[in-house]
Amino acid sequence: MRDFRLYAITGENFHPGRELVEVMEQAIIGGADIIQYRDKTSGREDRLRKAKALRELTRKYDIPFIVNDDVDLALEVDADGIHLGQGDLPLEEARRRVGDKVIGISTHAIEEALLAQEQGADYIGAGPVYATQTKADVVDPVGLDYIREVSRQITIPFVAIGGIKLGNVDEVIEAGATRVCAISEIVSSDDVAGACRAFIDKLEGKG
Ligand code: 3NM
Repeated sequence: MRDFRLYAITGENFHPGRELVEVMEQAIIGGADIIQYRDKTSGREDRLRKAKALRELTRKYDIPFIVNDDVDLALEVDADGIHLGQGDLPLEEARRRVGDKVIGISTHAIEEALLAQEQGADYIGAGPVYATQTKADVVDPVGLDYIREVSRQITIPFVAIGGIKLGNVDEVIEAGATRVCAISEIVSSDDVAGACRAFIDKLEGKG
């Protein structure tokens, strides 16, 4: 898959009154180079409409578009890939359905990471590094030790996620992450593009 540094995931409840596509466009303008549509509340029609709009946006900027959890939706809007949690569709079944599209897997322990890699995941999420209110059913924080472990043992791309803020991302990078993912720190910002630029600067060692 095409490599990336800053992974922005949608979180509409963090920006009431602001349009989903506008917020995500600001993220892209600021340097987010992969976008995921994650939405646990909207109904089918809304999800389809939003996913189509984000597909159009990411085509305009030529960056990968990933859909969380919903393989049917990913196929329907011709997303570039799908992101699955541990409780979602098994990777092998997802692979049969999406062919050579990108498959990302959330992992919270090294055994999960090694299994995802062995089963052919294109990338993994590693987290939650810190406590987060954003994901309802998430496991306890795995901390920086997990990032160190993954960076030593995993050869496919991994992205650190969970409670990552501009104020703590330096230590995540220090632990070995070269790609980070954030929801609330990006989409709740008054200056979404600026927040992304600041993340990119840190990833590039300039911040
Ligand atoms: N997945 P925020 S943590 C969607 O650890 C998600 O797999 C996680 O949101 C995982 O940047 C998380 O606001 C929430 O903490 C990330």
